[in-house]
Amino acid sequence: MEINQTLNEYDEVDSWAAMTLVYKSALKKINTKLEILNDEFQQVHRYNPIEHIKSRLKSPESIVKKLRKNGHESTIENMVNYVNDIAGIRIICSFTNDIYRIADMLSDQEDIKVIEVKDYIKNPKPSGYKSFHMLVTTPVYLSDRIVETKIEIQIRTVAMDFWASLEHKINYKFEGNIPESFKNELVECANMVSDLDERMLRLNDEVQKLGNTNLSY
Ligand code: 0O2
Repeated sequence: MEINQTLNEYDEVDSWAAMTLVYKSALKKINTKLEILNDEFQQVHRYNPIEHIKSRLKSPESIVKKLRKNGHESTIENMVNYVNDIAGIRIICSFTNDIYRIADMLSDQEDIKVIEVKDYIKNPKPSGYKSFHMLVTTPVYLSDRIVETKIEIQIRTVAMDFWASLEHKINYKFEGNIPESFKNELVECANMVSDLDERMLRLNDEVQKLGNTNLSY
């Protein structure tokens, strides 16, 4: 079996069905890895770093829209080469330090290759958006070949996710042109989210230091 064939060799992936099968399989693989890490954490530290996980395949309409926006034709080859988030996983944590812990645990795994990291927690977007993004590839084992497959992983706290989902809805409602007053309000809310995340982390650390084993989550 040929090793490390990439999905970029588009002639190997001649249909939408074949392409989605590979991306779906990659999502299953990363989801299982995350469940294992979470279960192990629960057993060893009596604590779940992951609140919940959402995964999705980008819709064909969104893929085509993204390609068009960037001036590419809608071919399978272009989808694989230019759309990095066809397969996406969002990991929601309680605390900001969990985000980096999970990112490290994933990137340390031998069959996960980190291609790019965007840390919008350390460097928030002007909108106020905060989240940690990792573009990775992982091999998917098919009957006759191994396909390196891209997945976009977004890791954020519950509070960051709350903000991002409301901002996304507002952005959709105004078709990308959010009025200035709402924009300012969103930036203020984003600052409150950062403040809340910091305080909750500090509070949790203080409680943990008490060393009372009955205080497991
Ligand atoms: P959807 O519908 O969520 O999939 P790239 O994906 O690399 O081509 P970009 O913008 O350079 O494009 O990547 P980036 O900054 O890592 O953002 C990718 C995804 O992060 C977006 O996917 C959103 O899900 C999320 N995101 C980025 N910025 C914001 C923001 O200001 N507000 C909110 N709510 N989400 C954001 P898509 O494809 O844009 O949309």
